[in-house]
Amino acid sequence: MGFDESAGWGLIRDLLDERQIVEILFGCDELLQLPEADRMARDRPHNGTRHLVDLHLRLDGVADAVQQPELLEALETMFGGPPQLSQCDFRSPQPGFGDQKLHMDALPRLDPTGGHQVATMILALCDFTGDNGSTRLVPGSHLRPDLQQLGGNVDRLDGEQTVVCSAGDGILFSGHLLHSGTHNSTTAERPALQIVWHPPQT
Ligand SMILES: O=C(O)CCC(=O)C(=O)O
Repeated sequence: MGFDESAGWGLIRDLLDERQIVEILFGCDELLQLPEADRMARDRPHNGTRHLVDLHLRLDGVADAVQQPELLEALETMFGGPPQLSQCDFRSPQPGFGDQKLHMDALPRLDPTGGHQVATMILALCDFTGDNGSTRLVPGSHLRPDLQQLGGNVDRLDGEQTVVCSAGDGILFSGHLLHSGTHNSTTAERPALQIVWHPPQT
């Protein structure tokens, strides 16, 4: 299923194969082991979650992943023009971490028929099993200013859905959709790429 305008999200399957995932994880591991002086300032761990920023500029495999035609086509449909990449990070909640409040990546959209100001994709680098910190979403909330005003302050909402998917799949959603990471209750970390785009500049 590609991006679904009424749900506000969609799963793009098989954006990465096993070899590409291993290469990206290996590259991230190397970057995480760099001495402090060679890291980028925002590479720091936060809330039990490891982060690396600007990976499209640091790892060839990630630069290729964000150029895939199926993905660009979905983003062009969302924005009505070519997407502008604005963030491409590694995000890996460790066991026992990952909980977030439901939030949005854009300002509330007062006019539900207005365009998307942001699109986000969580690109799974491991299977998302439902209990390992999988992304959760509230389908349709991008059309609900009343729900969007709760963003950042709410722990759960009726209708929320935790996405179960395979390593290599991309969860693409409107920046106006309520979503969050969830608690990783397994013994392994949950690596993913967190990628954000804006509409073409006018
Ligand atoms: O990693 C995830 O599943 C979601 C992360 C997220 O929404 C965020 O960090 O803002």
